[in-house]
Amino acid sequence: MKQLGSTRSCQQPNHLLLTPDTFVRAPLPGMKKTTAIVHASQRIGARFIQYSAEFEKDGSLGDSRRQQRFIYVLDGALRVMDKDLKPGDYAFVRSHEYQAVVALEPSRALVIEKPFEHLFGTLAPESFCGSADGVPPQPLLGDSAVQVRSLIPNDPQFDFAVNSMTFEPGASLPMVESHVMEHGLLMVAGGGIYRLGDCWHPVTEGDFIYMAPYCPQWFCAVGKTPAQYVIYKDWNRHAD
Ligand code: UGY
Ligand code: MN
Repeated sequence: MKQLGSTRSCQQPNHLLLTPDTFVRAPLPGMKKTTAIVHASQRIGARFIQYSAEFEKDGSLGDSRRQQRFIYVLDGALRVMDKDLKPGDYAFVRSHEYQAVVALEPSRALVIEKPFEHLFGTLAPESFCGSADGVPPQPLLGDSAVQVRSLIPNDPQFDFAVNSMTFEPGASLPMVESHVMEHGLLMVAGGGIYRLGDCWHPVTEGDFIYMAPYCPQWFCAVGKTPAQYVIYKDWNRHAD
């Protein structure tokens, strides 16, 4: 794909597809022995930041305490809040709290940062660690071929959701969705076809997608193995 200037990466008014051949690495302030590939930020209109962090052994993230932070381990092992997190494990760090994120070996993680939006009548959420393996999967609208794991508790304290979605080969979203929430999506296994707006994109492991509010979206898994993605959305707050 790199030859002759071709790539599947594509920027449209209502979505962005970034494929690994176009990733550019750069340090973020405070990172040590670690680099970031920033996938989504305010610069494309997102109200959150999403990046992939690539750590050398003993590498670490900088301080992000003015925002909430969600860290999902893709490869290797990270120590957060005195816990050793392996692939599929994750941590949520609430706003105004600093928690060191240190790599015990060369590692990769998906990181989401978002300013906290308090909801009147609720308490601010506490920091916690979890594991996708420990979250019971739920069929999507009764379809057992599409399983959803909610990595963040479904509690109005939290102003965003992160779900792990697994599609059996040939399974699809039951409808073309168009909704007020925005998405940051990382393909973590398999592949398929993603309809975004008026484009149909082939997508595969390692690809990142940003979907703006109301971007029409539909996915069908193609191949002989399940497709899986981790998807962020703003959640539990008034639309403004
Ligand atoms: O939660 C969602 O909105 C999800 N079903 N969207 C998606 O997979 N594109
Ligand atoms: Mn959606």
